[in-house]
Amino acid sequence: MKIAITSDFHLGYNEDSFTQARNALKKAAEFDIILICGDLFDSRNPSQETIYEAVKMLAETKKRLKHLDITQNEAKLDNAPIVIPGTHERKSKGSPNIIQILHESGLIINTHAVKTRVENISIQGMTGVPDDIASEALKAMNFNPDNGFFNIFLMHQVIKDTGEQNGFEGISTRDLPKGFDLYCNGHVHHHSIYSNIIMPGSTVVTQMKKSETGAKGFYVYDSETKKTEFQEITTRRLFVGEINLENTTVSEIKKKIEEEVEKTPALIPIPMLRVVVNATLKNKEETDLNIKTQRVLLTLDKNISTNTLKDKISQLRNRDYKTAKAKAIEIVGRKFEKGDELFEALEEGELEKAIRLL
Ligand SMILES: [Mn+2]
Repeated sequence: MKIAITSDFHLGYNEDSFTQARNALKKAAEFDIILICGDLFDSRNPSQETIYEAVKMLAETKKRLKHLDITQNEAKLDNAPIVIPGTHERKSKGSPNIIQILHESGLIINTHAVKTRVENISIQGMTGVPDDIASEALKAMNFNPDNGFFNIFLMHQVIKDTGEQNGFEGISTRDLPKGFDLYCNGHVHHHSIYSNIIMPGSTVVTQMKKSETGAKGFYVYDSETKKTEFQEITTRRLFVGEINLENTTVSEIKKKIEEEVEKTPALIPIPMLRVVVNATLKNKEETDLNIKTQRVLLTLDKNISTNTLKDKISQLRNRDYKTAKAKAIEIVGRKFEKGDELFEALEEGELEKAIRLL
């Protein structure tokens, strides 16, 4: 059986999220089953436009997939992408999330806390949860492999001892439910494999970071040959450059940025380029860095100051304010147990509910 392992489509994040998810699903439907390891949607309350696009591409995918014997408990199901909700789709207790809604329509198969058996393969999984409760949640759910099957576990967490995620908060490989043949993990947006943990990464860039500059796509695992292969899809690529200049002029900075633009390969779709500019100016100047280009979608991250005392003071002030703000958010987010509900209420504009929670 050939299993396409995909993740983090983030439908609704931007236009690219739709095009690139469609590319991924089209290619993935050439294999026997499709797994999606969370964050199919970008928002826990996707717009009707987003749901419409999702339903269209999932209906098309379902038509393309071959017939297989699929069951959940005693119920027979049609072949459709097998999904868990990610951290982006989680709703507070009692209200259905978009994954549960689409499961009822038969366009996807939600496998959170239920066994999905596909011929000789058994798939289980858990919704993405905040890092600090993940290991307890896994323990409480007490997942066990299905006897006599090839067992796959779907999840959406940071696993901190899987190479590059070192030093981050998250669960460790010791916290994983024991005895599964394959673990498929979403949440991390670049693709990698660590032992029998497969992390396909996202199909769309959602953060302008270096870690998002790699190729995007999904993995295909062959349960007979035990081989895994990466399938690249066409996506809008991200490039990140950095410029460090001291005692310089605006025109010098502009020249360097133009060099970065020229260095970026000509691709279709037009790539994104983020340039981080760290510079101090010789003299006070208007820092107008308006650069016209058709080669890239340019984002500038400006950290430009002048060598005068007044500027130094205002810089320090700015920095203090930023640290204080970050601290405050951190304290509210971590210590406040209703943080999730509070942020959700604020996002929905339900101010009265938010005030009640405080
Ligand atoms: Mn994600």
